[in-house]
Amino acid sequence: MEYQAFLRAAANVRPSPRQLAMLDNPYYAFVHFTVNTYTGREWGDGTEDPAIFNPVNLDCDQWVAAIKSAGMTGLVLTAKHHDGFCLWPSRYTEHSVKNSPYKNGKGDIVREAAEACRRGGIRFGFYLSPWDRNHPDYGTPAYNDYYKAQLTELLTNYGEIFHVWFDGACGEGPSGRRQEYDFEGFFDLVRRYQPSATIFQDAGPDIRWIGNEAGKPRASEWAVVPCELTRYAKKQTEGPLLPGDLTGIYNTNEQLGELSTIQYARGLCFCPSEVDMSIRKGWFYHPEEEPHSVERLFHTYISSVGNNATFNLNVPPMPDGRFDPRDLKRLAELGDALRAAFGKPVIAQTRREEISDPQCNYHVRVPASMQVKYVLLEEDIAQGQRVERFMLTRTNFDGRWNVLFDGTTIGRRRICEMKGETEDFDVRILCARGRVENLRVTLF
Ligand code: FUL
Repeated sequence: MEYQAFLRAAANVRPSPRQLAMLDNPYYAFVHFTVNTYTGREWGDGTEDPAIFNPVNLDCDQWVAAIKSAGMTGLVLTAKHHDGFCLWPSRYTEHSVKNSPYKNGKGDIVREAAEACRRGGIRFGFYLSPWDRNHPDYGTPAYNDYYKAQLTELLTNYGEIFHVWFDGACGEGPSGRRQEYDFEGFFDLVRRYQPSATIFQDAGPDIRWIGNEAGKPRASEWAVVPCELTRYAKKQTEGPLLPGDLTGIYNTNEQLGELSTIQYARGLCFCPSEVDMSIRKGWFYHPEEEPHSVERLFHTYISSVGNNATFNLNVPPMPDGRFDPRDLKRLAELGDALRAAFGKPVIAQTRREEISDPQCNYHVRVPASMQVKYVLLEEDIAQGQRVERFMLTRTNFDGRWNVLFDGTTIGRRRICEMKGETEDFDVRILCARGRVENLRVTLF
């Protein structure tokens, strides 16, 4: 393939409607809750007695109010974690809430959470761990049928689901065997019963893991990545441009979507990334852990939502079923900080100047009396992700650029931190895979 044709193809790799919808609502909560909440562990081993699970003050409306106070628009509940204990009364196992003292075995935490989300006007999704350290069939083909039966229960009994989270973790089950997961079969069920839900898995199809649990972004966060990485996403281009081998590429790679990598890809897929991080050190509740600082969480928002990714922030309920007051406070503080920073958007007046194809400048007017702390840039991602390199500059008296921000990718959103700019500046698109149309510039 010729280089120009390769670039043109890469520039036109496009999201599905469900991916676009996800990127429009990129900030939601994870809720990790299971027997671990009562044992203090992070990974249960599947031998826990369901009798220990008893959230006597469970209040999912409190969860939803707290999640909303932080500005989030969805909740993803761990319906089953690696220990195999189900938060809903699954017909297919006894290892569930139906054998716990909670509501004398008549409780259903998935239902309570889903209904609280509906009442509160946020979206509901779930995590269903493929790795199951309790189920006797784990490690045999029969386990995939069990998993599908459970997945079907969750997809058909709890109303609309916005996000289904498939953990790639694959350890040993009770028999010492590992499982070959039938991910394609699992994903077919999601498509059949909840066609608008996004599917998270390390390897796609709709959204992939960013590669760490610390909220650490890449310098360049591409939603267009090699098909060798996102094996379940739809391949949209042919390749490679150059012969090579990317078969072992993984989410932790720093240069996933960069030209230096993708020219060796056998094809490209659209698959943006999700940042998953817990508000505390652990995913499950441990009373001795403190929530992270509001500064850290705020910066993680900038480096996820503000960096072409989504942000899935975990908040673990306490054994009594409520969120810890320290987390409630932190979520409200985070929401306040985000509203203070981004509550009053000013759509910038811009004038576009063509430099070459595809270089261009957007001259940005800063309104009188405004001090710009953040600049939000948005590509028309529905047409593809194109910008490779940009700068925010002001031109000095001698014609040289005074660089206010130096960046690579933009994608769905790029938030650039500024120092209180009061004068007009330029957004310079220095390098792009194709013509950049309809760049949106918003000032805060
Ligand atoms: C990992 C799991 O092993 C952790 O316990 C947690 O659920 C995290 C979100 O995903 O793979």
